[in-house]
Amino acid sequence: MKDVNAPSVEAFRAEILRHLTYSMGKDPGHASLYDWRMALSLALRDHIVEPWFDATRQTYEQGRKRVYYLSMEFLIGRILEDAAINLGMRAVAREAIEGLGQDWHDVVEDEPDAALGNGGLGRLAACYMESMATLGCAGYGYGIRYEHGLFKQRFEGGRQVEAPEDWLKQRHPWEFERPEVSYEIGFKGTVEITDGKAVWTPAETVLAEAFDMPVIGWHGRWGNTLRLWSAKPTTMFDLARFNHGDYAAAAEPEALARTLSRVLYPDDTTFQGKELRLKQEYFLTSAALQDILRRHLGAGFALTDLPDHVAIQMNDTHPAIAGPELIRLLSDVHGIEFEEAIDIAIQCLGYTNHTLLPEALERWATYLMGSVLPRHMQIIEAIDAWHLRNNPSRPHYVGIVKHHEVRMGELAFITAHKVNGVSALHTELIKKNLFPELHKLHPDRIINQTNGVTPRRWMRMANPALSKLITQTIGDGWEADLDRLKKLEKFSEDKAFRNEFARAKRVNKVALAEWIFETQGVQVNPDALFDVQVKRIHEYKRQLLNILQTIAEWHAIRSNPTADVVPRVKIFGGKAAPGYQTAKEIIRLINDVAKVVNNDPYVGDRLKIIYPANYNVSMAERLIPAADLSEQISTAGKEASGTGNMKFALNGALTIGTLDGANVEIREEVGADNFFLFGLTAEQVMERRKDPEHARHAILQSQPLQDVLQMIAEGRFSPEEPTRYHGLVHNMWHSDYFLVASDFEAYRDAQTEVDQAFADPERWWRMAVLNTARMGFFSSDRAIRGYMADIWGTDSAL
Ligand code: DL6
Repeated sequence: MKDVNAPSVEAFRAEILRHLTYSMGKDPGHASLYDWRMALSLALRDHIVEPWFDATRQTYEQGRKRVYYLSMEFLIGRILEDAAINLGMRAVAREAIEGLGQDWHDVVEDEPDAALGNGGLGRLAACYMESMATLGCAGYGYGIRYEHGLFKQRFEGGRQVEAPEDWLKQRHPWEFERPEVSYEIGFKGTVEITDGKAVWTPAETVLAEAFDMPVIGWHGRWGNTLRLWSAKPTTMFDLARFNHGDYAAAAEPEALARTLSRVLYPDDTTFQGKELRLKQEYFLTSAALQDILRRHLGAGFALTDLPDHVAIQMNDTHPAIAGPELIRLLSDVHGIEFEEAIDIAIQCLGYTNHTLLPEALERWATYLMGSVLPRHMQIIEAIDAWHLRNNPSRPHYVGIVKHHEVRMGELAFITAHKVNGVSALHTELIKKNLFPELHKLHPDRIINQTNGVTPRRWMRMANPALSKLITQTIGDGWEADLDRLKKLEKFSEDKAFRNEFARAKRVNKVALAEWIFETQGVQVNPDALFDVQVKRIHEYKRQLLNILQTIAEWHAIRSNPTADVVPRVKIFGGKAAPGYQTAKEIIRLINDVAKVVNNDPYVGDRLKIIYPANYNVSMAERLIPAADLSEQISTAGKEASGTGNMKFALNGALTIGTLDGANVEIREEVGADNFFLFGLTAEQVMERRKDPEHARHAILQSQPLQDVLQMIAEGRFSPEEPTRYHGLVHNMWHSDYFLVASDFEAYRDAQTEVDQAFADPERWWRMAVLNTARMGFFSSDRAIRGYMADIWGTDSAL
């Protein structure tokens, strides 16, 4: 397929004006920023439609195998600028809209983030959709069109307060509603088995209606579809009740149905076992599978050939009901024999595991599964029995249904032909700790696909200054072939280049400093070291370790006011799950410490703490290119991979990190000398926990940590309520499951090394250049190529 031909600025300006007039019904004199954004988005969208149609046409004509990526989360962010860049139309679009008197940045920033995800897993799905389109891997993403994405965070007195997010308050220009594409989804009810044939009669039904978003790849050469399902009632309105004056009851069916796609569950690390969540998971999965089978049969293929045409990826266990549902559709609905249906399902399905945290692994009570999805409960038991029959050596404690629970990890494992981890270390831990027995029975099933990020969004779009320098230095084309960044390696020895590299970083830091001043009212020095930790707030990610070290640093500055210190701006960003009290306490502590430190005249510019509320994809695009130091400090063995770590290093930030997740591979790629490593390894963590007093022992060995805990306990950061953090300090002394105390001194030493390196610009910028130059491996294009070859059995259409 060919590149999209960009129109001239004049022609595109006319297209914008046409949409302003005929789509928005406004004349330029009365148009608001929203109207202009819509007109620009619709004009851009017009250029996506053709390549998108072409790709679909080609897929049909060639009978191509398609990939279906099932995910409860797609953390997309803004679309306008990303689409313009992939179409090669950013310059034209910018000139056209500015010629119409609108500021490009204002228009771009008017777009709300599509925040249909919590964090890493959802953002990964969005990167993978973009890479699939770039690589010409024919496919669909399937998700839920949540009316409310991840909550909006604000701080009140330093505390996180949540408000509903409302991205659909205004029209969403990137979607096409498809009222004709809808499927009935059933829940509850009864199952009757007559002559060996099961008939499920659901007690409740809703409709899943499709909304399609085109996903355009690099140079507009290929387009795929992200199909999001919205819940609609099967019967709109109870007219009889209405006529009796019972208006609320009349609207009940609609309200009930809409609940299903109303909100994203705002927690990615704890499993809650709520009925609504199970219904959401089934709603997505059943709609997707019905759609897949309709397309397959519509193209004239036999169901027995499904694996030749269909690869279905389960993004974590959330859509793991796909196994039983596909088997149900094949056997109950289409009459395929049960064992053959299992075989077909396994050949089609792949499962990506994204976490080892036991509290995040889904396990549904059998009574709930049996009540919400009675037929599926029977099928799950039948799959379990089938698996045991075929694997008689399976230990008695292994299986899908155990202790009155359905274990979704085991279900996904058994119904998939490949199970993948998301970093080399994580994959090894899946084999060793999560599914050791199943791995023994199926030694070829678990494979690794280390995560990746799209360089189009995370470098080309987010970091125009560095992108320009890279293109000037090694030519274009690196955006779709990130290994070419290797050519920058030799420039790490070139002083002039290093200076240019540092200048690009400074441009981003100055812009960030201005934004911080405007939004947070704090002046920061762009020449200070920008030290950034942005991610969900969780104990295992150890924002606590970072803030404790920051307090120690503050204390050191105050104790020795004339010492020469490297000035730092500590930047935090992230949301805590609304019910996660400890994480919320950590947020409050960071904000309390920031208040004291930022107003301390002894400290001045030497240390500042910034925590802007409502971290999201757009904020990441602002912060990451401006970072000098990337904090990746999770307790080893807990972070499956991380993808923020990749974005930072790609943008020339150095990492301070533990041997966890993809940090291990990043360090291998960029070189141990260009990475600040500290802390216990995953094995040492396990070992250390055997000492029930590990926390107390570690604290007693660190005077600075004792001082820090003492200051917190005395209420130095919460004078209005000195006891505010007593619980937190008590936990540090007596539990400290995530080993903050045990890693504290090593972390401080590593931070001292960071200071020394930053104080030596030649060294620092050499290291930074080498980081960018060696991050090619972490492109999501490489990851998707791996999925295509090792899991999906598909090739590129380009
Ligand atoms: O694989 C994407 C992403 C990883 O980079 C993170 O390390 C991992 O925590 C995240 N997992 C999730 C799911 N639940 N939890 N926790 O978001 O996946």
